[in-house]
Amino acid sequence: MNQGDQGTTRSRTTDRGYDAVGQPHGLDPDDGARGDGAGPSAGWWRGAVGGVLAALAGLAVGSVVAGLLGTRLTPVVAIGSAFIDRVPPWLKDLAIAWFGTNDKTALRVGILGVLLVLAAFAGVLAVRRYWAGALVTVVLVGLAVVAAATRPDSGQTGFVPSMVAGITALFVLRLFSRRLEPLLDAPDDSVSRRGFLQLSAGVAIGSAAIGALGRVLGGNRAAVAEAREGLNLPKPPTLDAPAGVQADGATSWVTSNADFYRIDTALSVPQILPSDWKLRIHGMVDRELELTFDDLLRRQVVHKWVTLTCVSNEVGGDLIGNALWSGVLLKDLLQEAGPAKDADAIQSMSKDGFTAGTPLSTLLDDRQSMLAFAMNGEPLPVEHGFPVRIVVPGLYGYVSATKWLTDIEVTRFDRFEAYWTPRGWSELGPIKLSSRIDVPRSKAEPGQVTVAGVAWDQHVGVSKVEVRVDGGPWQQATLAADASIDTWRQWHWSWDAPRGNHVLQVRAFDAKGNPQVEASAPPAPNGSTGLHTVDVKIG
Ligand SMILES: Nc1nc2c(c(=O)[nH]1)N[C@H]1C(S)=C(S)[C@@H](COP(=O)(O)O)O[C@H]1N2
Ligand SMILES: [Mo]
Repeated sequence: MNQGDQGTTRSRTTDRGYDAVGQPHGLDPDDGARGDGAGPSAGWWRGAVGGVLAALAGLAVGSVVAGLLGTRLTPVVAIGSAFIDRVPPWLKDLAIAWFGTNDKTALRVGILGVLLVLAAFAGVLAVRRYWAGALVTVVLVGLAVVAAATRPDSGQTGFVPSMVAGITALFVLRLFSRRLEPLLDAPDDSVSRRGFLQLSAGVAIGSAAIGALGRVLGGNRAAVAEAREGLNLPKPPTLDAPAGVQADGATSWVTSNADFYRIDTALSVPQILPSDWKLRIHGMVDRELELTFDDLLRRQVVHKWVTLTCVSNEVGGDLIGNALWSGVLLKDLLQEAGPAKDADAIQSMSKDGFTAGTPLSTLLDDRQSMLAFAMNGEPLPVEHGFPVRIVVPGLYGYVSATKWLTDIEVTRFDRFEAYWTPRGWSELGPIKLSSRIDVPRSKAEPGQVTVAGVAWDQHVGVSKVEVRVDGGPWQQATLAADASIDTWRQWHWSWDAPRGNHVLQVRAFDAKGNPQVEASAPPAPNGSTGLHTVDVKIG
């Protein structure tokens, strides 16, 4: 801009008004001297607007690409995540002290703010020298790309949204610098000014539309992933396994969220923002309840180890996992709603239409059935029901463990059929006593071999486990400590293993001394039975 413009005063014109006041169309640079309408400051703000719009266009396109790729790593998330990993603890504490549970939101807003200020700066530079603005953009994009590529959940393509966002921003920045260049020499040129306005409007509207598309394509995935990361939920006092629950060699007592089996009918996982989540408890109740996620967090929170099991688990299968669940007792909520005397069930419903029918008695007794929002100290993973699911100790998942929960109707079993009932599965699904050999699974060296595994009979408890070799006498295994009757129990047995091919079998007894059913039965209609049998080659 022409510095000679400074200090002159003329009647203010606007982009729409210049013709009306009869200004010549800016062939003389001095004619551009009119406050915010033209002149150097006008060049700055137009450049800044161009830079900001270029960045927003890039971010919008980046969100579409992230949605298409199914990654949460938009440029802002990538930079923000890298930042979180690197902030010193005192700064993290300060952020939490200042912003509380909104610290992650504050960080996102902060990063976006800094990004847009730098983008504005790039835009101002680009008016005169495109390459200078481009250089600033390239540095920012480089940061985002590196941040994204080095995330643990980056995969092969995590950097792509940031890369495409950068290319888009550079392209749009070039469009703006082209448009604004003529205005350097002719600040008042109506065609150029109109061109700038049209470009700005076009980019703004386009970015908004593309950003909306990004949300739809991503099925809200990125937004939900961010919201999930941003939650600060009540933490369990400890994540440590209770003392003595782990037997030598057996599968880990706690199943990590990443390793936890996943069973559901959801082709694409429902994406629910905690801020959108609502639960209605209605039907045969005195008072209907409606709860938001915040309402839930304001209530008394319980943390409880529960072993979840799928009815489809074959003997010896791995559709079973043990986690520390955090949530709110269903008993409290249901009692608040006041179930009718003749109600005997709830029908819980998922966002995706899945339903489960659960006996009211199992929700009102002392087993601490809950609305869970956290799993092993983390917000529920999205595929495990984020933001809220049901966990009922002692029942198979298909009759109880509704993920992406949105609705609970207090009712009677003779008034509805839950999802799996007309599909050949029993209305009631208490978990069956069972046991599994985890090691060895196929071979071992001769000598002392640890045979170990898990046994479970949730909400009844396991009192004894026995192992036999080649159909010989049953031998008593050592049980690890029992955390509660609602979790699996580890066991181990030391075997002096001779060379050759052998057959190992295991059986468990429940808390009342009943042995598990030895006759083989398939999972349908209400859970498999039979003894886990493993062929091992020694030597
Ligand atoms: N919304 C919904 N919730 C659901 C299901 C489902 O298909 N949809 N499957 C149930 C079944 S059969 C089981 S065994 C458990 C499994 O929970 P997980 O995937 O967290 O292990 O979720 C239950 N909750
Ligand atoms: Mo299941």
